[in-house]
Amino acid sequence: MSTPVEYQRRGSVGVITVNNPPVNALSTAVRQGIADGLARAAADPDARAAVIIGAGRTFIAGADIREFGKPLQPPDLNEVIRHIEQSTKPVVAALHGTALGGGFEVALGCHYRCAVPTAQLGFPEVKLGLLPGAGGTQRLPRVVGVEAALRMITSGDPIPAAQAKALGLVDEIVQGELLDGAVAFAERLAAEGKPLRKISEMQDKVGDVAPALFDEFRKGLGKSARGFEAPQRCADAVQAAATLPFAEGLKRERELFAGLMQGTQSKAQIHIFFSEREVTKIPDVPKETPVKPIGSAAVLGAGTMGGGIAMNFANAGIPVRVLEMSQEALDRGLAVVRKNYAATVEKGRLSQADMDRRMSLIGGTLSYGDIGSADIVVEAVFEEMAVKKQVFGILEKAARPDAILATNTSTLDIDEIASATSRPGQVIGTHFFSPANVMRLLEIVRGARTSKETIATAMDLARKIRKVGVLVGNCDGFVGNRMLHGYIREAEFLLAEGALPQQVDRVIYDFGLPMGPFTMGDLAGLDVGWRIRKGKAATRPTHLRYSPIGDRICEMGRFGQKTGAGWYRYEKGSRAPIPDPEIEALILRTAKEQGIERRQISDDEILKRCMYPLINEGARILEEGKALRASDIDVIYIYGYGFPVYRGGPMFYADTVGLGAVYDTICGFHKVHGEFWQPAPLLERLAREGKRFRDL
Ligand code: 3H9
Repeated sequence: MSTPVEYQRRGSVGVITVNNPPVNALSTAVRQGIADGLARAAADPDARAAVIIGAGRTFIAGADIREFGKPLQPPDLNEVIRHIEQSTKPVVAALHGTALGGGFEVALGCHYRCAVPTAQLGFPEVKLGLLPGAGGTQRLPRVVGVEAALRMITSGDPIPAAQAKALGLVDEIVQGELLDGAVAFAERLAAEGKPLRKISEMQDKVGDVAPALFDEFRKGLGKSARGFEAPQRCADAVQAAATLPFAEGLKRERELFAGLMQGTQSKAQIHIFFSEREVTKIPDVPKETPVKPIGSAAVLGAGTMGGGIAMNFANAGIPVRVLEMSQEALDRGLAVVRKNYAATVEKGRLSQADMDRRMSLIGGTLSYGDIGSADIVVEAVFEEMAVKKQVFGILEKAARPDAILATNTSTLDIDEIASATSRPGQVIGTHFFSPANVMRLLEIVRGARTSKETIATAMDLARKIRKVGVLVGNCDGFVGNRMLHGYIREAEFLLAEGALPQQVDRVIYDFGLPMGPFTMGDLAGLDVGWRIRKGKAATRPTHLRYSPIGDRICEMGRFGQKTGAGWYRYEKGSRAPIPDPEIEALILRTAKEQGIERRQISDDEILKRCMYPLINEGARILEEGKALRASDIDVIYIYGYGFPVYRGGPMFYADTVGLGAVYDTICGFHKVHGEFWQPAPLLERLAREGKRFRDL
């Protein structure tokens, strides 16, 4: 059996190679292997120095996350790193790919580091709800100073080799072959008798730091990382580096790490890490399924969605043609795209040259004749079945015979749209979320006859345009919006029963979403939903409760922020919602009309009334197979709806509450509020069996 770590001598240098694909994670065997390799280098009379290097595409990308939550097997990573640092022969880390987390900690335990120019170094632990737990929070500030360390550790973002060199983290950049360069560097160190640099003994960068710096930093994190525990604890650990001797600081780091590891937030964030990778796996569309290359695209419609979608293609270097019905609409749409890019340039997040390059990839046209060469056509026209079918009918002739025909519908039946063409295998839903150039989620909607190749191509395209593509089934509202219906419905019912928009919004905001349902409605605009509700009014079951408040607000001409008033009112030019007595009066009037006696409603009830419909509907969606996995639903809510990642998405959240408790509460609501709260059979079964959605 091949071992994940090998020892070989090259000249006078003992080379310890970690070979644990795909990312050389520090499994128990790897930790043991490094310890053994060090022992061999120490005992090897012909080795004057040692190099630690990764085989394959990367250096060590961190601890083995799959081992988390299981009993820790020796050797402890801290122990291994202590051995490295205590080695009497110089040890050099040779970095390529990503030296992350525990991998970066191993590198910091070495006396010197060299790297290829493309290497990245960082501590992503915070993104898993953790902190660097093998000395990273104690060693990094000793090299780069407290402020830079705080920034790196609390952001989790890696830095490139050149920046690491400037910060003193990397001693030499290797231009040629890494192993050759690292061995030569190590030989030189040994020949010159360079002193062994032990970061744990360096004190000058952490000696004299004002406590106020940490307080300020933590305050900032309270805003930028609201609700997250790990960034605060990262700051605590770095503060320990500045206030305690190394050994004690290490102990403090260990305690803080263990505290986070036991908490729910790290479990939720690790769940999302794996879920994001899981979404790409579709049981009946294997990895080998052929993918059509997408070298050019067309977008139909230059409205807000169309423009945003076109930007995605241009950002990924794919030329895109935007089609509109009139020159005026086209000019208006492209001007908005230009304005969006210019705003990013102004914020310093995009260079003018990049903006120009991207704009040059976006062309406009008024003629279907100009989109005939596109590999994919994404339709983002008016949300009405007749219009969509007409467009797909035209595409039958206008689009290339093998082009993917995608629709950005958010509500309509993909199969009916596909029926307007003779190539339903090439028809697929690509449901972007607004603003389409910003939101990471892409619901990829599979129709009854969508081909596997079309699905594989859409999933691959999602990755290329840096979206998180999640495959969902064809149903009203697909997955995300279908679940949202119950959330919005209950939020509105709560108003007549005794709550006010600002109370509901506060509860949801405190739970961790960026905003509550009423602020969200005002931001998105209330008129679209109103139009849809009016369209469905004739077929609405009359025995079911209905809240007319949203309709009445629209009848008052209040469509949200864009009209200066909606559920709230807004000062001119401001987006800050101001509670409006007129709305309160409307709510009271409606409650009276509906014979509802208003009562004091607790925050706890508001949270459950709003969150549990998501869970109940999510369970139905799973049962119907409209989502492949509960974790796919979680990914949809994290990337499309701003659900707090530290709660792991609605289905994971339900697991943490306990499905028995969720089910009992839903049954209670069912008794009081009726039919809408009929518990989903899957939820009932899992609750009865004491299982979790994760166990499915
Ligand atoms: C830590 O280090 C704690 C220490 O401070 C203290 C300890 C005491 N473990 O992302 P990809 C799997 S915490 C186990 O698609 P890419 C991944 O699930 C850790 N598995 O590749 C996937 O599996 P599958 C700190 C891991 O090239 C496969 O590898 N480190 C790990 O797009 C390929 O992954 C991190 O947080 C892991 N650590 O990106 C780094 N990492 O094929 C986390 C990956 O079955 N990793 N896998 O779906 C990453 O950020 C990216 O994977 C990386 C490569 C950038 C490395």
